[in-house]
Amino acid sequence: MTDTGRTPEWADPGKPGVFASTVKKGVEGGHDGLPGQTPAVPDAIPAGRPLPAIDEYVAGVRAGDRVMLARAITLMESNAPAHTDHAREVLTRLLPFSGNAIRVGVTGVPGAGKSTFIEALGLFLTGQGHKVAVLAVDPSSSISRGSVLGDKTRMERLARDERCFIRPSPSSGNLGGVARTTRETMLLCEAAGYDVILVETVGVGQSEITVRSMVDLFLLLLITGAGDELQGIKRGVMELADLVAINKADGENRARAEATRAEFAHAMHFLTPATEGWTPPTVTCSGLTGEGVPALWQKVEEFRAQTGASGVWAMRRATQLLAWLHGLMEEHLRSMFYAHPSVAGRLAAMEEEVVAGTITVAAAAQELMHQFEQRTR
Ligand SMILES: Nc1nc2c(ncn2[C@@H]2O[C@H](COP(=O)(O)OP(=O)(O)OP(=O)(O)O)[C@@H](O)[C@H]2O)c(=O)[nH]1
Ligand SMILES: [Mg+2]
Repeated sequence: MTDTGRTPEWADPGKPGVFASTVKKGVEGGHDGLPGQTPAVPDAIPAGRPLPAIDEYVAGVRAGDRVMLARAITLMESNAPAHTDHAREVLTRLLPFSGNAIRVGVTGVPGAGKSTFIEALGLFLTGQGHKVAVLAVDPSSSISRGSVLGDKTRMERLARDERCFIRPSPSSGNLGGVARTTRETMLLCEAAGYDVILVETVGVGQSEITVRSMVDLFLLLLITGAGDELQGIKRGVMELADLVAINKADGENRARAEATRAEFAHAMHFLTPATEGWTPPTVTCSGLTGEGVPALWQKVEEFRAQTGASGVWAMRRATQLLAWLHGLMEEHLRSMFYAHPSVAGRLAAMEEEVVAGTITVAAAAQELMHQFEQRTR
């Protein structure tokens, strides 16, 4: 593979060359769904090329121009200090137009059929007149590399739907595979008129909790297997869910899926609900045939109506914004602390002393904080 002319995979194939970003061969790991192609610098926007003006980004996104939306997201994802102010200004200008979508997180073990389901749900929703944005957060893409591209073929029909926008997130982010900028990406999509945002995440590490913290409703896709269905499903994950769907309920698997559903419906009563006043319904569905998908969406609508009326919806959004604010501040403070020369200079010695038992942990922490405070005054 050469680097020349490689555009992001969400590029409009009909308009080659209209993208700010090309992908350079670089360090290990996938980026933007292109297997094995990570830019040498995290910035996907070639240096030297002038950025579109802020007005251009804003107008383009507002007009629902998918190319400008993709470019605005790329700008947001850029780590280049030169882009930070530009990105912030674009987002600030678009913020008043955001917030109007229903944000749904979809999780499930690898192979649970998330992508297939999202395609079926997405097509159903666009058929109903919705505009759907799919953010495929895929921590496995850095390992298997091809998996987002694989998803793209799985979501082929949805990808061709002009009422749908699919954006794979770079896997390089921290937060258990969820990109640093997934929240901003959601806001941009909303400003572009997408009224349903679907965020796919694989249940790896921290990613479910992170996605839970940015969506209105969290959907857990399960599949039937042999033996005790309840085994192996972590209680913690169950308690994040607002809706549980036993997927692949088609063909010979239908009866088994229904039995599993009943089992989970029973189990849900013993768990703490993720959302106050809402007992997570359990349904069956098939992403392959589309069966059960409209009924599932009906539950989502009920959730929206009920939590909207009770105020729980607005409260969750407020809580999420505050958690985002504090999370960013903590991240910032932590990196400031560890990057501080006098802290960095003392840290190894303090660690050694702690291990050797010549200083207490509390005293070592205090000493390091003292170093930090002294020099930041
Ligand atoms: N019978 C049946 N098979 C399905 C269904 N949905 C998905 N599959 C199959 O299950 C496999 C995995 O489907 P995906 O949609 O890629 O699953 P995923 O959860 O997105 O997988 P990862 O992204 O790799 O975690 C594929 O071979 C699909 O054809 C379904 O509703 N019924
Ligand atoms: Mg998938």
